[in-house]
Amino acid sequence: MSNNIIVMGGDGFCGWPTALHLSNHGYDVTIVDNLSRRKIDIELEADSLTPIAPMSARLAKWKELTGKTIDFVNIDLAESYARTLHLIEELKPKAIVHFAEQRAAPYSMKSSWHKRYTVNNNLNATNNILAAIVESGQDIHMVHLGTMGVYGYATGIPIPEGYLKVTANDQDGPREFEMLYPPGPGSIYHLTKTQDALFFAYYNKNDDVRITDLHQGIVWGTNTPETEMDESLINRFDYDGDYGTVLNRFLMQSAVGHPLTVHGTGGQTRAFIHIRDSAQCVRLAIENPPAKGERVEIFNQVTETHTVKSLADIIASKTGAEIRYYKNPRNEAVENELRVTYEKFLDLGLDPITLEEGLLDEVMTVAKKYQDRCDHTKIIAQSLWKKDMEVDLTGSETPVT
Ligand code: NAD
Ligand code: USQ
Repeated sequence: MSNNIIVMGGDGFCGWPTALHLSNHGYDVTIVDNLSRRKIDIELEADSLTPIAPMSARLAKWKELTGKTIDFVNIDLAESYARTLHLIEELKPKAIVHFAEQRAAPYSMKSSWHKRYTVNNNLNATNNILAAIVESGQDIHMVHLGTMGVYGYATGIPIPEGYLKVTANDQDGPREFEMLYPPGPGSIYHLTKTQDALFFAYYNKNDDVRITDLHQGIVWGTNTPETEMDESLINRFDYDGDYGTVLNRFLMQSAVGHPLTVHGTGGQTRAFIHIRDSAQCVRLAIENPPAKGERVEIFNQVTETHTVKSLADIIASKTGAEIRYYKNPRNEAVENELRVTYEKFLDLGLDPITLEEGLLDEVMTVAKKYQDRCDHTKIIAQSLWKKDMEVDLTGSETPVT
């Protein structure tokens, strides 16, 4: 069987370290990416805090250090169906890992253009890849990076891995069955992920495509053992109000002397996973594919949950950083409980990295090293979920409800 893996979206924050991790584990990796994320940096006038090298320099350094080749093909997966199909026919990959979507909730809410771009990009990319797998006639395992946000966050019961057991009553009495967990997206971006899940269910049912959907929490950290090998392999570090995610933002804010930007009260509970575990989970998913004819496999790719406020407290007590509360630019619950089931990866041998493992310092060290690259005017989140909301540039010392 082919040892080829295509990593779609392999220039991005999760895709790049995963591509290196897979290459290091002996897979023949081809990255497909249209470099749209680098173009969005230009649009937002906010670069990665870390200086990411051009793709050719990244790949040349990887070859020099390891002797391993990773190929790169620039394809817009949402637009270029024929090229996508041709590549799949040529490479006959055993698996395709699909990271190639617009992934920032705030970016997806900036304007009607950004909503439409996110929907067109994400849904067409997913549908094109699936249609090309079917047209190629090959038995390819698709591994997709989904999100915990497909479930919504305030669910009352521990969130199962993808499927909810329900009992329905009819005239013959109670019947038990399993259904996809009801979707509860909180942004246009998260909405595209719930719609992806329907594409997967359909292509799996109609065409027997083997699919694993990884419902991932918020990824934190920067480097992996592979990206640490040389500065030109460094991973991207988003810190701006659109693409920066909460834990990395707080760590970076403390490193550059900015108050920690808690939205609202900080009562929002979210699930987290370190970038090193994220790459490992993707490999574990590739190595444990569903059998032909099995329904879509769904894993919750998370290792712990925290409230935003508790993260701010941990970092403030470590570093003395000031905590400030900003009017929430998002339309989301002021606070929520979140209980998540994540047994399947533990059963496959994942040994989770948690906040206690000392890697918080590693992120702060990286942030301090590149603090001169930080544009402080890009830190506060300014994309609003609704027209009648206000951007809060100053914040306050007490929680905002
Ligand atoms: P990212 O924006 O850094 O990377 C995505 C990559 O896909 C970029 O390099 C971009 O250029 C590429 N891309 C986008 N549209 C494309 C298209 N039409 N054709 C070809 N390439 C395209 O995002 P990330 O943080 O690496 O996230 C990757 C995936 O993981 C996303 O699907 C996201 O939903 C999911 N995820 C991310 C996180 C997180 O915290 N970063 C958490 C959960 C899930
Ligand atoms: N938040 C703050 N202050 C900040 C930034 C964020 O309080 O400075 C709050 C937000 O209001 C939100 C929470 O922190 O309540 C999480 O925000 P985030 O930007 O860290 O994460 P989110 O928008 O949910 O999106 C990220 C990734 C996305 C992925 C998702 C996984 O960008 O691709 O799908 O995490 S999950 O959240 O589990 O759905």
